[in-house]
Amino acid sequence: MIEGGTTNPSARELAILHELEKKVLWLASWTIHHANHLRENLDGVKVGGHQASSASLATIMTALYFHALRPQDRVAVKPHASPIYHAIQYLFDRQTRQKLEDFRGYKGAQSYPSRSKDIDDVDFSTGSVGLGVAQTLFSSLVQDYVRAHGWALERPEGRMIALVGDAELDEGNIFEAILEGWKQGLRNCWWIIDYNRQSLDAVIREGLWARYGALFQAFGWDVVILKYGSLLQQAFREPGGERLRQWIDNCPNQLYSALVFQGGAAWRRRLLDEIGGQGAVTRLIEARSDEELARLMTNLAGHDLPSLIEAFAKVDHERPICFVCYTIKGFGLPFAGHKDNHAGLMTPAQAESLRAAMNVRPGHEWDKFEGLSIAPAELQEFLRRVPFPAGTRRHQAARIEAPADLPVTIKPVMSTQTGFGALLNELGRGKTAIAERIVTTSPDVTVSTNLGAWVNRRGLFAREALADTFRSERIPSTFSWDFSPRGQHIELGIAEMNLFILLSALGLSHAINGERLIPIGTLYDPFIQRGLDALNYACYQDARFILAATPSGITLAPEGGAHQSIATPLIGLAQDGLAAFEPAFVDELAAILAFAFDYIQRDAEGEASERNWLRDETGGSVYLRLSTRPIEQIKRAMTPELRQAIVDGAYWQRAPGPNCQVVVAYTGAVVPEAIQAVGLMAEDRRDVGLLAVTSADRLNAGWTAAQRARERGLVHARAHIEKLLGDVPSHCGIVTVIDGHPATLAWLGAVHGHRVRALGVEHFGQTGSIPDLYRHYGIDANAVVAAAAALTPGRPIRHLKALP
Ligand SMILES: Cc1ncc(C[n+]2csc(CCOP(=O)(O)OP(=O)(O)O)c2C)c(N)n1
Ligand SMILES: [Mg+2]
Repeated sequence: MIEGGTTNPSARELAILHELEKKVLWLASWTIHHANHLRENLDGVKVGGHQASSASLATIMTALYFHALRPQDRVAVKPHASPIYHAIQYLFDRQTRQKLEDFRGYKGAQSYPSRSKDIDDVDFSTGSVGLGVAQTLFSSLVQDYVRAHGWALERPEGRMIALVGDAELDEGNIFEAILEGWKQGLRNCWWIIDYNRQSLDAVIREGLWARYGALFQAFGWDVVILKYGSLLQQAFREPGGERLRQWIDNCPNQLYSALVFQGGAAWRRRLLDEIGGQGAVTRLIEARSDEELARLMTNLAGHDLPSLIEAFAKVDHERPICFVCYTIKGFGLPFAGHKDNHAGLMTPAQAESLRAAMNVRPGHEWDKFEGLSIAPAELQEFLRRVPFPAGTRRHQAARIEAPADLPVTIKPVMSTQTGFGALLNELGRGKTAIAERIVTTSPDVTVSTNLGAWVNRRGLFAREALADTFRSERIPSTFSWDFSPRGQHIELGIAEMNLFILLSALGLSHAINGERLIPIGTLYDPFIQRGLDALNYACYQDARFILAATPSGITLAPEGGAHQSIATPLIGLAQDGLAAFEPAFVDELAAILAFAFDYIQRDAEGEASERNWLRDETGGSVYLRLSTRPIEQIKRAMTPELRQAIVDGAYWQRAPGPNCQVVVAYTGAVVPEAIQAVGLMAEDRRDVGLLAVTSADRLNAGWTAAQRARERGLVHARAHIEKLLGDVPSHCGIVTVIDGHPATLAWLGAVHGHRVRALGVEHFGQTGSIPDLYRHYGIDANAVVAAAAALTPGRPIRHLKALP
């Protein structure tokens, strides 16, 4: 049971909450107005959909943050309600006036609530609609995971709450998450839908609430429809009230919105026209002034504090709940209800009339209690006692010791994917601290990405134990599929969005639950693109995880174009917060994985500085692009220098000699072709160098970092790649080769001005054998030799065959 079920506020407390509701709306509106009309240097860029969209949630957020929430609760706030969020935190003294004045400006309060960029305790970032919503669901599962493993039990369970724009529910990832939540026995999750029946462009379809209701109920959620505020409920009890209710229920969304916009006189005209002939209801309408009538007709439950407080307080169970709260977009503002109001801004004159209505004197716009009818001391005292901001909300967790060396038996011929499975199998065998904290997850590709052995050892996670029937029936099977609360693998349905959002939730457990997890997710490399926005989202929130993507490239040859990944090395290069590696050998992978265990735990404090542009101090997540191709392994000792070079991104597998004309730089599974090409050239090109690139991403980032550092006066800064290529004569050509987009390595020539021919894959693949496809796309040994011949003058290379 959740601790901290809310009590009903006293009349006085309710009066204070009403004042705060007004204040929050004012501060948010002023923040937006200030950013648009009063601040200088805005380049004419106006605020987008914040004003009307924020107003829609002002009451709900007042009820939550000043009353219903407890410190252990975590909230994802609808992107455009960011000004309301910041205003509330400002009242809690957790946001500064300066940041509000700089809203959307340089280092000001963020346009969309941001965990990593805002200073005011944002639980979950939002912005790409739908993702923050799903994050609450997966965070709730992670909370269950942590507690089932016996951790964080001394702390109360929190509710994971999303404030959801109604149009957010158009995003498919929401439905993927709901289905997965049902499978996993979701608890303690509230989705509060801001049912303003408007999106960005338009007014939404009629009757959507009923579809939502049926849908959520089908997946085991409670559905609470909050439609009428307390004024309307009272009016319905008056003679004629029932007729008024019927009229409202039948009123199309568009018309309701239009009348909201037009105001009291329009309501009166329309109501009298349509139901006025009926005695009692006419009296009900006529008993109210225009202003009172408008107030009544816009008194939807989402703008009615008592209704909201009561609904939240009533919850006495842990089942997931969807609240559908009727609201009005732009409530309390001049463009309330207008269908074009998404980007609506107050004119200076409208801002003045809002100021007057709020009793705010010019020059006192930012004063916290300006214009309120309750004494500041009492308000301040109330705020001091609000439970939500009082407790620890952002936890810290100690680092888990990561071993420098990961044991693994390297067979003479092995793929990196098999190596990955073997490394995890070894980890699963032991009782190390790191192994206890590892949690693996995969969207239905656990076995095919080689996690099977690990799962056999550590079991699948479920809150309730479920034995593998095949095992109990003694039917031989390679994999045991036992679920228990102690299991360490979370099996997901096939939805890569869910994988990334779960990784995002697991990867924030240290901050959310105060318990560190080491999440490892596996998927097929091409399907990174299916979940890419969620991956980006996870990185933006600074969640920490390891991603093993396999198989990759055209190397999975017979699978054909549908499963081949071309762009992922570039994603690895470009994605902030994600260090990408593509090892060729299993000993490299072991070194990288050991590094990853440490890297993902490094302190996120602070931004990347000139010194740590590479994020070596701040850490991040790790992406391993692995392959199914068995490769002959090199027998060698892993020296500290080699280990460091692998982590930094490259090493000489064969250093170029003094007369070198050509260097071959390769990444990943094409290593046999690169080695072969060097052999084929040996008689005709002297001292050929072979550069193993284990991380184009870190190599590139290190190079950028060193250049930036030098430009800023750190004259001795040298990047790893600058050192590696430093002795390569300038007339030398570099042939790069990767099973992926050639641009991944093409930049190597820019480091010291060497000519480059970059080989890789640019078009959707064929089916075929590896030799077929490597030949077809020009990443086989002959293609490397041909590129080298074209790049470097000299005698013909005798082993070169004609290209296809
Ligand atoms: C993935 C994604 N697509 C598009 C947008 C642009 N966008 C921002 S808000 C919005 C509509 C929001 O409507 P709703 O969720 O109902 O919120 P309201 O404005 O009514 O408060 C859109 C399309 C976005 N932020 N994210
Ligand atoms: Mg909406």
